[in-house]
Amino acid sequence: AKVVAPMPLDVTPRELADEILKDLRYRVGKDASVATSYDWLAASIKAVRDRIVDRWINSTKQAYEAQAKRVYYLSLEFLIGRLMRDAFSNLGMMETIREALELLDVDLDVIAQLEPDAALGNGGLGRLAACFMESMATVGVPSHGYGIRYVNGMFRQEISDGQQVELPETWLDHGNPWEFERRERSFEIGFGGSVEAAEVQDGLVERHVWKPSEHVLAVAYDTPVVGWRGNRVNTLRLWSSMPVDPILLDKFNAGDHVGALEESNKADALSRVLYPADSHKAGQELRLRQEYFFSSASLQDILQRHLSQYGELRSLPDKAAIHLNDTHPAVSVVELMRLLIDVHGIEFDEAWDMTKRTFAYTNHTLLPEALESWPVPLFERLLPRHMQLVYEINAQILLEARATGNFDDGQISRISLIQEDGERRVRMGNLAFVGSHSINGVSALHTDLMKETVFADLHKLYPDRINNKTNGITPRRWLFQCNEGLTGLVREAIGARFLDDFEALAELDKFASDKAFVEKFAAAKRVNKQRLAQVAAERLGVKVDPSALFDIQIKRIHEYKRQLLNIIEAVALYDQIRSHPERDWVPRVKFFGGKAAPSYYNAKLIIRLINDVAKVVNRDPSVRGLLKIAFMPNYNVSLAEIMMPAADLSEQISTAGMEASGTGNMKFALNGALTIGTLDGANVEMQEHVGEDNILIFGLTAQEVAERRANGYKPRDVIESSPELSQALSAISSGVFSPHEPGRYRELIDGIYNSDWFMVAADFDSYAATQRKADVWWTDSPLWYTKAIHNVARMAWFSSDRTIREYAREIWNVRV
Ligand code: DL6
Repeated sequence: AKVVAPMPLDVTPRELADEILKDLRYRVGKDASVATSYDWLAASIKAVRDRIVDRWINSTKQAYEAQAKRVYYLSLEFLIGRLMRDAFSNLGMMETIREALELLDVDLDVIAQLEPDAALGNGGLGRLAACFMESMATVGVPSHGYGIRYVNGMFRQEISDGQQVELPETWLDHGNPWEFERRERSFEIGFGGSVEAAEVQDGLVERHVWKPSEHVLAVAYDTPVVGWRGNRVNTLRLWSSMPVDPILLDKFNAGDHVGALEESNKADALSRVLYPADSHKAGQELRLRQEYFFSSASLQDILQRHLSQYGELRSLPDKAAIHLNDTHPAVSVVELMRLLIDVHGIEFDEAWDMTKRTFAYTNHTLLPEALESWPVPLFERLLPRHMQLVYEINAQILLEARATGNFDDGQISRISLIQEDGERRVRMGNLAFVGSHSINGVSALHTDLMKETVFADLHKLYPDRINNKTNGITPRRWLFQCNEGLTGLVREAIGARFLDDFEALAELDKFASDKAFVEKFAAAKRVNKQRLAQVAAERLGVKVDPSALFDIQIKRIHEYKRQLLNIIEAVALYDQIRSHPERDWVPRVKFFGGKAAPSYYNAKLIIRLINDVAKVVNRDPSVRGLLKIAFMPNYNVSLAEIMMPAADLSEQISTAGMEASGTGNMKFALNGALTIGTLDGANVEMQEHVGEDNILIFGLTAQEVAERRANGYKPRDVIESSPELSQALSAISSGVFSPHEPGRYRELIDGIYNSDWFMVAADFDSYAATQRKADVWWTDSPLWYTKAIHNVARMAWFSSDRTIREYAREIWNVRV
């Protein structure tokens, strides 16, 4: 196949402006005199997209010709955000396009704001998938991401009367210039029906044939993923559902006009909406249908590609690494078995060996309520053949465990793919584990805890499978694009090498005490803070002083992440400022942002509490502006790109042992914020890298949390021994911040007194004291920035390029 020389990246602004005009006319169908901002956006993207397409086709050809092993990353979530800046910047065309648009009297920043966030994910897990896609393209791993093209991604959050309101996010309203519809690449997906035995010989069933009672079509939509410098472009393939028969004409002709569209509506529902719950119990039939829909489409696609290149399937494990991002695609394990055995005639034992050699699985949470399992009757009704295979695999595993003589009945029942106590359920975590050759955690602590808790018995049976791959973030989006000021400064100080070799960022360390550099660093931070202050003024009407300490907690709202601890501390601080006006208080703005799962009552109540407290504190003249609280609505990737660079202090305060890794912690530190945090998730490794003097660690360790829980923790005693905490809790509980409904937070606060599973009371004093230590550090401004610069310089290891290289070498067996 002929490799076409890709369109050049070094065009002049004038040439690019002419291309944009041409695209506006011939691909958007408009003339400059009538073009809207959306038209300019579409034309600009198309002009650059052509260059991407050339590189994309070449990357695909190259992988094919080299017979390279491909990585398939299966994820129900890809939290991408905007793509335009990413693509322009990775191609090094940012300035050219800016100038080209200026020649056309168009402001790049204005049109960039119009691009909607592709928010096909909830939080950390989905954003990690997006960072990984970019890093795989950057480090040169031939890969395909597979997911669902949700019409409605993550909901838009509005705050009305202090409360979260969920509205649909319609990101496809103006079309999506990045995607390519591939109608020809569609697969039939079945549900329900029955399994028939075929080819019965001497009373033996040779083959099973699944006869589904329902079918839908999965149609591919491809988005190119551009690596740094455009060296490699990979594919994100998202599946959209379509009915096999768009209209049932017999029903229509019989006058049943609604019934005629039944199939169509059913199919439409499959890829319509992202489930907006993270770390929460799934249990809806539609969710299982979504999981099977995208797993089956992806596997059929992978097998078809492999067969067309190699003409046989036995080499699949050598040429394809299929990665399960959490258990959401875990049904793939039995789908691959079904395809290999029932469709391609491979024997069970060989198919099982191939399956295990092909799959790897990442676990992202230890929270028991987030570990997926499906009721056996539901699973069996929707996927009868898969249920048979689950039982068959289970029998093998349990016999194997028994044969070792090392497992008692309790352990055997925990290894089983079927949960037997109470309602019988299929355990998706166990299925993903037994069907994979590698199971990884996402930070060192999380991986250790995985071995000791959820997967202790499976780990005993298969001790070589669990390994750690600490998460990372792409420095392109999370430094180069979102923080041009700091990127420019680093470049001025250490040269441009770090742009291509991120480890070189370490050279910045020696500038941490350089007075001139410290001043420039502080000035760049201030510009970012001014930008956030302006956004807060526009969106909230809250005026904040950019010279105050910006203390930020942005992430999903969850009890284990302890936004509640943060706001209780804010209440205590508010008390202190009013009681001791003579003290030298450090002016602080506490920013919050994050969405709560719509069904998560306490999380939504915590949002309301933050807003209620903000209302009182921000208006109280006796505070003299020393404390401001701002809950930024609709936290998403684009808002994160404004908030991360503006932070002085990053709140990473989860109950130790509960946050698998965190990646926001890395983004903040890379942008020069100091972390206040517990020894949880990747905070532990961050402390090792940045050094104890440059991070503010507090609270119980994971082991101490476990011990306190085991030894009968009594939060009431703890609260009564802490005057600050008692006062803050009683203010909230008695309605100081909700005067029109004094009992609004009583139950929430009673929960802390009576059980406090998340150890808010246990960690409060240590947290408050560490906040005051942060004040002291902040007061010595050069010292603060010295610490912040050390943080930036020592974050290179947390690049997702490093993480992906580890996956490639140690899990996927792909050369990088
Ligand atoms: O691994 C990515 C990310 C971690 O950084 C977070 O610590 C973890 O909470 C998150 N996990 C999930 C799991 N949700 N479910 N299921 O989002 O993964």
